[in-house]
Amino acid sequence: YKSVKLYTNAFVISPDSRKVLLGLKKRGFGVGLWNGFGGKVDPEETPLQAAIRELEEEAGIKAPLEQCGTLFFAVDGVDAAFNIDVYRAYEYTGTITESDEMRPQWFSVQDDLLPRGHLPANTGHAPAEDSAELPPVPLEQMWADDEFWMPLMFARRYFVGRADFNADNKMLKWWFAGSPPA
Ligand code: 6U4
Ligand code: NA
Ligand code: NA
Repeated sequence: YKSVKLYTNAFVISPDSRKVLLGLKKRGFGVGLWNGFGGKVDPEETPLQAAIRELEEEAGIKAPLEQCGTLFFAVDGVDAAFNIDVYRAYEYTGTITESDEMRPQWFSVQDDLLPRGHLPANTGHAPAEDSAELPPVPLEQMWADDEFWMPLMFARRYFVGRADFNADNKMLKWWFAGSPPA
């Protein structure tokens, strides 16, 4: 790659980490994949400002986002590599609304994506809602890297990582690391 562009990706998670809000990308890069909400950081804004703006534009809600990770992706033949700051929040305000770019939907977080042993204590912001009737996180319809760092995100850890893709968006090599379990 020849340059690096700044992006954001934001996830709203229930306090017990049993539910996550994802959006189906309706157009452009990654169309047809489920992901968090995000996009390019504009020149005049910080990544946090961009993350808040994109979540509002794409899902219609505001959330007190906290940065929880940084990811780096390079794609064969694409000049600009992606530096993606990942954010999470355990509460939000507003009404979740479909946009031109994203169709939001809640998913239940399957046990495979949750830490073994006990989860961190519920922060008490919101009651743990029933996730039983929701579909599981659709890993087969998401970027291939997501299954490696999402467990760190759901465990309330902090993480960094990198993945290299070929021109067909097949993930060729990757590494991810997280802060110690809380
Ligand atoms: P415009 O052209 O302005 O509408 P914008 O909304 O700024 O685009 P967009 O939606 O193309 O940007 O941003 C790409 C989104 O995809 C960002 O949230 C980052 C995310 N993304 C890109 N590669 C990813 C990958 N390998 N794994 C992942 N998310 C990725 O989980
Ligand atoms: Na976007
Ligand atoms: Na944008």
